[in-house]
Amino acid sequence: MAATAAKSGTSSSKNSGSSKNSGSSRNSDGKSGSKSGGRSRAKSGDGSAGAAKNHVSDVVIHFDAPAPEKFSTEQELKAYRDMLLIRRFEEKAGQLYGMGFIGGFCHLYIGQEAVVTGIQMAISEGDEVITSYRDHGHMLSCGMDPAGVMAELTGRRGGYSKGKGGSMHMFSREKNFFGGHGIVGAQVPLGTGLAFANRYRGNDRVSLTFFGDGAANQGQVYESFNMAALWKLPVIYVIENNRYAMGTSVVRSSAQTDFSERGASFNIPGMQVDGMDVRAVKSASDMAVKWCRDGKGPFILEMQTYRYRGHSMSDPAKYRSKDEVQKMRAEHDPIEQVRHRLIETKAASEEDLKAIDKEIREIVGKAADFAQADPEPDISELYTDILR
Ligand SMILES: Cc1ncc(C[n+]2csc(CCOP(=O)(O)OP(=O)(O)O)c2C)c(N)n1
Ligand SMILES: [Mg+2]
Repeated sequence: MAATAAKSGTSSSKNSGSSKNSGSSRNSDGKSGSKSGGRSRAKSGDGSAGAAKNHVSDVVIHFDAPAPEKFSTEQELKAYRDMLLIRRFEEKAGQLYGMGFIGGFCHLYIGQEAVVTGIQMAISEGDEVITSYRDHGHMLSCGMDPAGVMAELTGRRGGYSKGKGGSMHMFSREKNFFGGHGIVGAQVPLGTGLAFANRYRGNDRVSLTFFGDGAANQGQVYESFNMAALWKLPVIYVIENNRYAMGTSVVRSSAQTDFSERGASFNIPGMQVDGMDVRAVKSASDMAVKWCRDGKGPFILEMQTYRYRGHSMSDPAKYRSKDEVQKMRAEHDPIEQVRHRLIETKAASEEDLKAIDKEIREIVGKAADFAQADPEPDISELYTDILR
């Protein structure tokens, strides 16, 4: 990891490896100029301009992502298994939705699996996670029971919210998962509050507060940034930049499309990360977690990622081309990357990976069976778990 110091600071060269690897040429419609957001940009070798861009007083606010660490075979297999569980779970949820078993909204995480998986590999027990409505992957990654999550999607009594919350509203105190929030950006002050509580109690827990590129334009995000920086709260703001907020691409909605710089006004450092590469996510998260545990305050990780499916199950995704999606799937799929490495290095055989796939399909199949067979909540449940 390298802090972009005054002399080396150039925005255009920043994190080029990550952008190249992820295929995340952010502004695919050719409006890359919007990245500068009207601020003067440092040119390569222009030390003084670099200083102006990358520093607020003497505080470094931009870090280049560290080179992705090499995973051991054990780590590769864990990442493969964990990401595959999310993928297969989401595929099954999509099927059940199509069959009418799931009502209301359902936002799938397919394509973004490396983000939660890499972060979970970097955090410790006791650290807390809070996110938006695109939350099934986060729950599975926290170790929540797939059957309990699926049963919540189908509105059954064995679901995590007794069938009364649905896809966007599930929690687990045991696993330190704080939801599941349907209001865009609402989880950001809550995640900041979790960090405040940890700081107040003097423990070393970190709050992982996830939100999207669209949510990053919400006012409450910046109120939270201010407090987090002021009180040096141990919170990592993970901006999952999947390039779209519903049907609106980041270049159409955001004046500053480099989300790692969104904390600049508050002296919060940030980093852009190839969110399609689980190793890159893990390495960047290690650094951010250490930053927080060392008492240095908040950190922003912009995860450059992509969702393959529409915004929710009811979105035909006509605002982007099939080619764009196909290209990401073919060239940057997070699961395929690990699979490829495992096979290439002979760390695992096709048979080994097939056996893992079979095992995962069984777990997901059982979860789906339970979610269809479990009864709906009793009518008396209408009067419980409510504020009076
Ligand atoms: C306060 C608020 N405004 C608008 C909406 C409607 N809405 C739901 S999701 C969404 C887009 C958010 O996009 P992003 O933050 O990029 O997350 P992603 O869906 O890509 O994961 C919007 C506008 C909402 N739920 N809450
Ligand atoms: Mg988005």
